Parts: sequence; structure tokens; C-alpha cells
Amino acid sequence: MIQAPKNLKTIEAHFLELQSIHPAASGDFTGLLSDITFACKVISREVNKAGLVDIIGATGDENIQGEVVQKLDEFANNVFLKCLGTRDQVCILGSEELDEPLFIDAHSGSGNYIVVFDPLDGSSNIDANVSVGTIFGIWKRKSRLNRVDLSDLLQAGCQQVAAGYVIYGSSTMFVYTAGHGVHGFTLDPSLGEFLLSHENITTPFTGEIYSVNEAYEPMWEPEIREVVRQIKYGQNTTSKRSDAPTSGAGKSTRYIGSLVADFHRNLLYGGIYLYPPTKNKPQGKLRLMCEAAPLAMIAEDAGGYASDGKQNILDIIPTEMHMRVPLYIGSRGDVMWIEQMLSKK
Ligand code: P6P
Repeated sequence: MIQAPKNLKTIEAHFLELQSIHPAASGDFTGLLSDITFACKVISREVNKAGLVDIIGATGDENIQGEVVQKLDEFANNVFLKCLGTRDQVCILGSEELDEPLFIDAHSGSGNYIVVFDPLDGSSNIDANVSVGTIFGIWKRKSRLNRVDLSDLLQAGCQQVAAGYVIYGSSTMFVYTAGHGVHGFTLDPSLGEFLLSHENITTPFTGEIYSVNEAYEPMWEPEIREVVRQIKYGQNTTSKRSDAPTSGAGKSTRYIGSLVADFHRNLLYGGIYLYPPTKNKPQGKLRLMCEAAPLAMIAEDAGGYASDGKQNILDIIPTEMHMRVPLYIGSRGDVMWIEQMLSKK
């Protein structure tokens, strides 16, 4: 006898349910989310066959971050620009791959939404078949009375109306929040549909995992070294694991080198991802608008927290699109402990 599917809900059906909460909604927001979903399906298809066609490998170009642009980076960026750049809903697009923001149809300025995205984060791992991801944040323009300008782009993360990421891993999963819970959808390639698989994701208050590149330890400030030392060996009191190794505080280290993959695992299992400032990167490596702020909205809506070591990531007003910030993100208890430790200095 065939089992009836328990809860066969597509992501589009979920978007429409979300729209029904706002009776006055025009459908623009739903259309925008659907366009982003479609773009990520196209990217997923290419990422998952990258090993089969000559699309991997570097183009030899460099982006504003001085990182060698992988062909899939360019492809993913172009897919987003094609899927979102021709829509009435959007007035500004910002991409980790673009030196400057893209003002869409600056004359009519009809679009209500600003989308800032990292089209393919962790792309240096592509050739090794490691999970990579797309990250996006959506803001609304500040006023329809004025022409769209940079002030509509440079808004704090707490002003986001939605945020999400897609992880291209053993399966492709779309995780997003629009302020009504964090929900995960897994792509069924045979249907070409994202199906609801993780409703109302919440993250544990503390976790047993920490994710940081410890090779930079010599370049950290002393207080950061002490934080990581205590997570590993000392008085980090947030760990509750009964079988903690005698020399440790019970945390295990997991660092994939792909932010979306590390963040996603820690979101589900509990834990913390750290990218502290170093001597040669005094503001850290990660971008506020296309990485930290969207993931911070997701973390917070799932019960977690994100800090730059001093304040909530969501409260930081960007000074420019590619502004970088130190990032401590994940289980609320773990991140607040770090913020407390770093505020003592
Ligand atoms: P590092 C990838 O380049 C990325 O932006 C994140 O996905 C990842 O967590 C981090 O940088 C890795 O940086 O300096 O440890 O190689």
C-alpha cells in the first residue's frame, strides 16, 4: 500500500501562506522569493554537475576581494543578475562579485526591494566537491517618495524583511526566514521542487561544536586566543557534555572552510562559528551585508545570536556594501559568553 506523503508542501506554497498573513500584500515579495528560488535551482544544477563539464576551474579574473573568481562564481552571479535584475520588484542588487551596487532602472525606480547576495560562498572548495552555498538578504527601500539611492542599500541587518541561504551539499537545501520562523526546504531533483523538510528550525542554546581556522591563532589578539583556549581547555561553562575529554570543555572542532556548511551544521546541532579579526584583516574577512547580516537574521529567528564581539551584528549600519566584520555566530549561550569575555578587555 502506498503511504500518503505526510506533508508535501512546496516552497512556493509556503511563500503563498506567508503572503496570506499580509492581506494587503501585492505579491511582489512572493514573486521575488520565487525568483530567488528559481535562481538557486539553476545554480544547484550546475554545481552538481561541475565535475562533469568544463565549468570548474578558475577564470583567472579576480573579484574586489582579490580572490580568484571560479567559473561557477561568475555563473552563479550572472544567474542572480538575470533572474532578479529584470524584475519590477527590485531597485538595487548588491553582490559579493560586483565592485559596486547595481541600481535597477534608476529612472522609474519602481522596485521596492534591495537584494544583497553572495552567489557562491566557499567557492574555493568547489574543485574538491565540498559543500558550497548561496547567501542572500532582502531589505525594503526606505521611502517611495525619494529616488532610490545608497541610503536605501546601506541599512542595518535588523531592517531585513527576509534572509536565507542555500547549501549545495549531499542534497540542496533552501533555508530562509521572513520573520515568522526559520524553515528548510530540500530540493527533489526529480520534481525540480523544494519541499518542506525542516519546519521551524530552532538552534540549541549551547552547542558542543566550535568552528574556527586555528591556523590564524598567532595573528589573533590575546583576548581572542584566551576565548578559544577556554573553549578548548578551560572554564567555558556553556558546555554540558558529560563525556567531555578531561583536558577539554567538551567542544569538538569542525571547520569545513565553507561558511554556509559550517553555519548550517551548527544551526541544526548547536555550536558556534568564529571568524575573529587578525593582524592583516583587522575587520575580519567576512562581509556584513552579503554574509553576516543574513545569517544573523536566521540565527536570531532560530533562537541563536550573532555578534562582532561587541554588539549584535543586526545593529551594525554598513558604511559601504563590502564592509567586513568579525563574526561570532550560532548558539546564543556560546556567542553571548564570547561577547562577555571580549567586553572585559
Ligand atoms: P579561511 C570562504 O572563502 C569564506 O568566505 C567562508 O565560506 C569560509 O568560512 C571562510 O571564508 C574561510 O576562510 O580564511 O579560514 O580560509
